[in-house]
Amino acid sequence: MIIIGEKINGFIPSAAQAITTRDEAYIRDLAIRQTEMGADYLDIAAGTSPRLERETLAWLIGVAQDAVDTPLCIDSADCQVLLDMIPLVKKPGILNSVSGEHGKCEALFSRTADSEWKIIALTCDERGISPDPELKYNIAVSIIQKAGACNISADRLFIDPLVSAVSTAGRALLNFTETLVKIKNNYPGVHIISGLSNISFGMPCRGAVNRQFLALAMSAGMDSVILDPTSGDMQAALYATEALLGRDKHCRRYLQAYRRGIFGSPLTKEGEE
Ligand code: THG
Repeated sequence: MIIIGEKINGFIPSAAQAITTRDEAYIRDLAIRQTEMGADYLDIAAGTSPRLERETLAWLIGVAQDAVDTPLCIDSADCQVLLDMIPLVKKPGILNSVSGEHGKCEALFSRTADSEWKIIALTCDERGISPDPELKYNIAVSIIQKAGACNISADRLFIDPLVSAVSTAGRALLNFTETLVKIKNNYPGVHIISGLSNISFGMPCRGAVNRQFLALAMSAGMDSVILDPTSGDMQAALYATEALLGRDKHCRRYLQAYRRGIFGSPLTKEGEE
């Protein structure tokens, strides 16, 4: 699994506070802890008014890449903002995100064609988010073809099938996996990604719902995710699911993560057994 750490995000109240007071130590700590817990990328979202978004992202990017070498996943709904941040980032990471909306992904793909930047694309367009997996798949195909036309290889593309809330759409997971399986069957090299929190919107015990979603989506073929890597419960779900899906020989990685204290409360520390 490719793990994108979600915690440097101005939509989270504690991070918003740190952004307002320009609390470098707080953001550095988020970058370091998520990296120590195995994040492959760090999501960076300003979460402020559009007027302040560029300035805030620039500050967050500077603080994060001063603290760690982990590549960044720049998170903005505005394509032009994403493009404007590229020169500030030391090494190519992920641009999160574009949609199939007319002209948007074309611009981003052509500007990043000759780079190593990866791109997250959402299965929505000017008509909004469809509840129909077939329509979502068609949008994904159109995005994949536009990327291909710019010589962007499949492994640089992450498709987010935009899971709905199960509280309002009972088939949210099934709709998500149907879209995912169709994409993976026809374009196996393209990554499938999701945030975990949309599915549990409006429900109590959201973490439990999010973790079951993670397991079921991984089982269906999701290979990347935006989550909180500092959560032991989430880490346990992640490592257990990898083992259960036969991707962790002799459960070695599960056991090693447990011993290192990534989740659970180990009886013995590493090197003591
Ligand atoms: N798809 C794509 N990008 C995304 C999302 C997605 N970017 C934003 C979001 N969804 C993923 N990021 C978050 C960040 C925080 C939370 C959820 C998703 C969250 N945080 C807890 C809260 O706000 O209460 C607090 C967690 C904490 O304390 O760290 O729920 O779906 N492409």
